[in-house]
Amino acid sequence: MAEKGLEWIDHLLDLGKKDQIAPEYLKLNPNGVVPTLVHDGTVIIDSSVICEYIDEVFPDPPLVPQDPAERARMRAWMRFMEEVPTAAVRVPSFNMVFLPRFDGLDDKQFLEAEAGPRPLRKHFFEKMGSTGFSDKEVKASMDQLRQTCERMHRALTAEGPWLMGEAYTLADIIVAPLIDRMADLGYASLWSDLPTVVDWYDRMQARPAFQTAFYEGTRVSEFLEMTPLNAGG
Ligand SMILES: N[C@@H](CCC(=O)N[C@@H](CS)C(=O)NCC(=O)O)C(=O)O
Repeated sequence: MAEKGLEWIDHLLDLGKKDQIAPEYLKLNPNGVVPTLVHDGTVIIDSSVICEYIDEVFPDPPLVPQDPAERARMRAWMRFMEEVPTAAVRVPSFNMVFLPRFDGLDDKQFLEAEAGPRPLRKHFFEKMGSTGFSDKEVKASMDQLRQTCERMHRALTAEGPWLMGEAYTLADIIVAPLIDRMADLGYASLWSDLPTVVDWYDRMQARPAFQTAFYEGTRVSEFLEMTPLNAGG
């Protein structure tokens, strides 16, 4: 929305207080996750769907290629980002940042109070348990995040300056929060030897829209104590 110069009203949900599974919110987003967009009374959920909707309704400046084949290539990037790094980034995020919220809960309390009520994340929470993901699971996630950075590096080396080449698209926008979260958790070393990715992230952060989206107070390192973990190298 910031890239399009649009104005909107932010409604901040406190996930620690479980605002995302409050009955009023579940009426808008039955998955019980953020974000949700309400535009002219229409409810749109899921980040990628929201991004494509905004681009269709507000086409200027375009963030999706006109050519169907290029559009398909961009969507393939988006699906990869959703399937691999988005899922992977949750593992270190929860272990390092969100787990302390469950301190003091035994397994039964954790399953009942934390896992059970979450429509989309019940099994994720069950798998994680009240003590967090294992080193093996953390390592697997780090491998997937590294794989993402290497894939970005190959694309940026072959084309650039953006993932789709000359055009800045939703593919860049969808991966940006994942890279930013890893930097926020102290894992910029995942791509520090990949100069194209370092440069891409620098240019991403320099965009005025990025500054608008990641305003002060949005990063986990700003408001939570983090416990370093052994990422398995
Ligand atoms: N596929 C969804 C996933 C959204 C999602 O996972 N949001 C997280 C925060 S980044 C959330 O709301 N988690 C709620 C919880 O952990 O209970 C989307 O892209 O909108």
